[in-house]
Amino acid sequence: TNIYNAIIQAKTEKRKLLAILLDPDKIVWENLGYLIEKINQSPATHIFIGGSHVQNNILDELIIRLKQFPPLVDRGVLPIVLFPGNPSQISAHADAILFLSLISGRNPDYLIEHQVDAVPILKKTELEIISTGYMLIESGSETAVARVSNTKPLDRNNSDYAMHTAQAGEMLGHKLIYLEAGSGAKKAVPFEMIKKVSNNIEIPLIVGGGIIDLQGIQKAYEAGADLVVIGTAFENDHNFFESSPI
Ligand code: 1GP
Repeated sequence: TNIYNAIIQAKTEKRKLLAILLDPDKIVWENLGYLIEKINQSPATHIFIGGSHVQNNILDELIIRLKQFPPLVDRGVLPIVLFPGNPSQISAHADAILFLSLISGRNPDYLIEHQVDAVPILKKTELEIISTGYMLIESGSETAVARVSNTKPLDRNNSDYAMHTAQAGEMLGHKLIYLEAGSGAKKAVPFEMIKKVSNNIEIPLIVGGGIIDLQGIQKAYEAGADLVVIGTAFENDHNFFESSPI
């Protein structure tokens, strides 16, 4: 429960968290050293690993290579958290897994079936399992999450319904709520919605998808996000965090 406890601790101390999302399919292996150096220089507090179509051996390989990076002096070693698209995306080499249930959708496969299938695999690992209510929010165009999960995202203008969904997730016992616009989304999760949800749940709130600049990160924090996830923007520009300090 180390990683989750540290998230709770940060929330209590009002310290904001930042995850860099790495998709093993999009790693340029020759440049891995440079990538790691850039992660070390960034303000990231977590590394999330996931993607829509990742092969297991590549996932293992990436995590093993990342684990070789030297301990970071000021922040300690960044925890590696799996953010899986399906049960095959599990690696025992990571530190924790966001055990997601897609509570915005009405597809039983992503609500419970994949989770059941994942159990025999998870039982063979020592991964910290963090139950997460995952909510896909409409973002201007179809995203891979919507397509792959075959679910309809929540209306971006209906913050009340999003709030009720998040509250139901909390009542069901999820430890985190994740508001997701989808990787590379045209529009990020609306700040109004972040505000509404964060003000009405006790558990930490993760926000990601379509955030492309430092102001976007800052505004998500101000609206109440406890942890922001950045994938595409850092993938496209490894100097993304250097444009100005957060
Ligand atoms: C994490 O999928 C997102 O929630 C990451 O989205 O790639 O748009 O940053 P981006």
